[in-house]
Amino acid sequence: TMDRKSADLLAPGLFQAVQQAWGRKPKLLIVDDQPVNIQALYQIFASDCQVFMATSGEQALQLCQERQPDLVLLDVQMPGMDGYEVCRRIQADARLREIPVIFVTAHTDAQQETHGLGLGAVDFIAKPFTPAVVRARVRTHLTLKCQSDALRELAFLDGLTGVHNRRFFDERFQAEFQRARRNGRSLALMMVDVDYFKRFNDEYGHLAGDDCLRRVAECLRNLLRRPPDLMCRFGGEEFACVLPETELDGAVQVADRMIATVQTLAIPHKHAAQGGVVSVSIGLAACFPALGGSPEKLLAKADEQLYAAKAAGRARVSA
Ligand code: GH3
Ligand code: MG
Ligand code: MG
Ligand code: MG
Repeated sequence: TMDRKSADLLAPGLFQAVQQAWGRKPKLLIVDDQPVNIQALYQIFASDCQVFMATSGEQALQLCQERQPDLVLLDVQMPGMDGYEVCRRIQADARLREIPVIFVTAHTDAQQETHGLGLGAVDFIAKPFTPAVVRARVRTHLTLKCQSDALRELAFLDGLTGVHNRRFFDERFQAEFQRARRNGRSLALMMVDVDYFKRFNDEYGHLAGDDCLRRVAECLRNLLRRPPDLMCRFGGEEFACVLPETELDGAVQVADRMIATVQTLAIPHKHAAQGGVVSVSIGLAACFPALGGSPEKLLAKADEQLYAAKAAGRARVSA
């Protein structure tokens, strides 16, 4: 019945689906200059969300940066920076843009609502609010956020190997380069290329070739364990790895380990560079972005080194 259904909206476990998908409770930011309003909203979500609270627009933006909430419940009228301005700044920030914002306000005439939605808010809730309605709307928007997160993630994965794709790499490589420039650390880039792979396909067929690429990709990924390390399928039988805060000798060690481990996969290859098994060659370059250079130059250097590794006999790293 209707009563039963609306009672469900207040029962714990309403956000179970998103909690399962994310592997954690949803993170909710509540923004209101009146502590009593925050308190009322807090009670609605305390049992099934991780709740953060802000009493000003400035504090709200700071918490968005620090905590990356999954959804913001935002008051409009606040002294200092008002809710509209907070929403505008969230939309203007690439790191925050995907966070859904719901206005919770006593100003509910059509003009205000249009204004808020025009700024990019996903919904508008009138004060005084009904807890079950607030929960239902929050669930709707958390579910949508969850689905769009999943799609975005998928758009950055390579269909064959399951590792990140070139699109992901292009975006993150730029970002890591800028970060290294700011913190004055070294950044290493590796281009990994399967040796004599055209002959492998010719000999064993393209399906065996695909399988080989999957196994090599998984092997490389398992060897990159530091959280900031990035790896992607750069194209064809080439993989690119970015190692932040890593200097050349550290990266050479990783590359040596990759070459050795790919060989221990022992994928037979009649026309191999060495030992009758599939091998990779690696071109390596590192730099201190604070001293100059560009992502493009670093990439060109790693490519040059890859060429050198091939020319020197393959199944080796050149740096
Ligand atoms: P080298 O040792 O100099 O790198 O020689 P190579 O044969 O590996 O290099 P080349 O660039 O001549 O050939 C790469 C081959 O990779 C050609 C292409 O058919 C194959 N390839 C690219 N993408 C895929 C894929 O998704 N699946 C399969 N099976 N093969 C692919
Ligand atoms: Mg207010
Ligand atoms: Mg190649
Ligand atoms: Mg190759």
